Amino acid sequence: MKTMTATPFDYAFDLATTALIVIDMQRDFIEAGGFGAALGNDVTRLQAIVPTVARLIGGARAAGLMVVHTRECHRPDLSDLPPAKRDRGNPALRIGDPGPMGRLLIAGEPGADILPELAPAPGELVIDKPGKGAFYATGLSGALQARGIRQILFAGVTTEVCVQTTMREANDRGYDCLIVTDATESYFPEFKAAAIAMMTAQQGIVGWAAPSDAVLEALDA
Ligand code: C5J
Repeated sequence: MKTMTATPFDYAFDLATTALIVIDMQRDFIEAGGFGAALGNDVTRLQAIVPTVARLIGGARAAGLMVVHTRECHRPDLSDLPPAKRDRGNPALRIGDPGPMGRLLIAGEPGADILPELAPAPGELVIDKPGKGAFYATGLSGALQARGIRQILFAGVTTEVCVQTTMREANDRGYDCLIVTDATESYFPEFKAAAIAMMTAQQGIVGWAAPSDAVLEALDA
């Protein structure tokens, strides 16, 4: 087992049983003209973490970790998009409507793609998910079990929505979860801080948190 300094206390992990899950680093959330911008958000906050996420993915690959990427997106016929989800947001620009990067949050459209600088390597698992959590209605659980994964490192966007939801799902499934604090971001800095504080409070009620430097140092040690 390796150990890294983390909040609220040291995090123990084994390279053979640890996965890095990178949540929704998609053009639709991070570039102008996408779904996140259609909701009125400032996407530049999210753009700022891209080099850190790239460094983290590089370190995980070099250490031999399982690397998983997720994309929040829906089928072109919208059959996996509940009206409750479609009807919220900007009524003039909803999921499935055409935008500058194709139909918003639709699988196969340019906006649903992962940023080219964070593109999955051949053989890495890519999970398309219709919900905020990556375990809901996907094959993630089976894929992690098949690899014997027991610890999960989390990066991606947005901290308090898809990252937090997935980390909570994973915690309930028995994984030791750690969020990499500078490899995740929110459109709302106060929500990011609150999400990390909530998850690590009460002796790590949902999991641990550590910055990428600590994670990369531990992976390399
Ligand atoms: C949102 C996500 N914020 N990936 N999705 O709708 O966090």
